[in-house]
Amino acid sequence: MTIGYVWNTVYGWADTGSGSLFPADATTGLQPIGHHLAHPDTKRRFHELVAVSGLLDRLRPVRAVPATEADILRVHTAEHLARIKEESLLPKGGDAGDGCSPFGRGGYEIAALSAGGAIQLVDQVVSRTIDTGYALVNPPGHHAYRAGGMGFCIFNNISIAAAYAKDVLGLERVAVVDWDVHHGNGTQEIWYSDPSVLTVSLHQHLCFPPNSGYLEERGTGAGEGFSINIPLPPASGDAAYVHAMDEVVLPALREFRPELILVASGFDASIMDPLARQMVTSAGFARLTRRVLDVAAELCEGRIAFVQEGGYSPHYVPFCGLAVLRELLGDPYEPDPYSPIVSTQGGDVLLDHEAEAIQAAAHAPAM
Ligand code: 6DK
Ligand code: ZN
Repeated sequence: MTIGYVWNTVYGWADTGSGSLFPADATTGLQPIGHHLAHPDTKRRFHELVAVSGLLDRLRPVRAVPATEADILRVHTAEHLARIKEESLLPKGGDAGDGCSPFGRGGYEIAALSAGGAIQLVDQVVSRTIDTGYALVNPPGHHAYRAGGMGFCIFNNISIAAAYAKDVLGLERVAVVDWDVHHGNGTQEIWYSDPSVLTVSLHQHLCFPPNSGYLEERGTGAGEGFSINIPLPPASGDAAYVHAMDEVVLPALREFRPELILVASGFDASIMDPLARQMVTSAGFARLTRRVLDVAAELCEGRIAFVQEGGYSPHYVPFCGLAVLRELLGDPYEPDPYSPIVSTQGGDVLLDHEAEAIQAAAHAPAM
């Protein structure tokens, strides 16, 4: 098995400014802080653990090359691209679109390299240069919609890769499974009326964005039934996420019969994340990974690629990421230094209200 891996030092240079979540503002008491919640150090630490653990030696490096303007324009409006390029030239950079997604000077180049990392990975998975792989890209992408960015996302990396798979590589059906804890609203919007891309988002209901990811959002026109949302209650853990995978995600994939599966892999549903209130452990991420790998083997000759989204615990994200990579390599799950604490918090028991939320998603009308 050849497992591809994308990382570029420049991903760790994304400048998230001196605020913590909103821009620092002395008039409202928002003090400057060394590390924004989305500071790229969390992802750099993931990469460093991949290297130090020895896994890196067993992965095939896939070189990120910047997405071209044509690549970006398959998904985004010319106005959005132009504005990002313009603000990227300002001495202090700009904002992706919502006022709390800052980027520094040269942020365009990093964002294009992030999207380009996803494209290169998908290219090699589809051409069978690699069997599967993980793109540890930054900045993330799944909140970026056609005409703008939001939630730390400048360009929608996974959609740009899906559009490349369709338009350049000629695939007819691509599925996106998004286990980032936040709703994949940008990806959903981009493909909302398009039946060739199935989007499935598991998320903590209404965590972010404030008003999307409802069960009732199912696509429109020809795309009706091809957007699937699984809004989960707070405190959902390994048991709920695995149950949602088994009861909703895998059946939907079997019905859709994708030629390629893309996983929007955030680690902010983890029990140690500061931006959400879920309880997934590294063992849970390993189980989710095993399931999507198996369904890819069943449905599309194993064609599956993982693209990094969020994850804000600099302590725990590296171990969640390692657990996913170990599954890709076929290694058995191994407990990590946090396992004794995180495995005893109750997140591996499926509660009735979680099962009910998942059943509601399973019974939403089929595509
Ligand atoms: N902001 C992501 O992990 C990004 O999905 C998450 C962005 C969360 C923003 C934090 C937040 C608000 C809430 C309400 C009103 C305004 C702003 F894209 C990924 F990085 F993957 O709750
Ligand atoms: Zn997220």
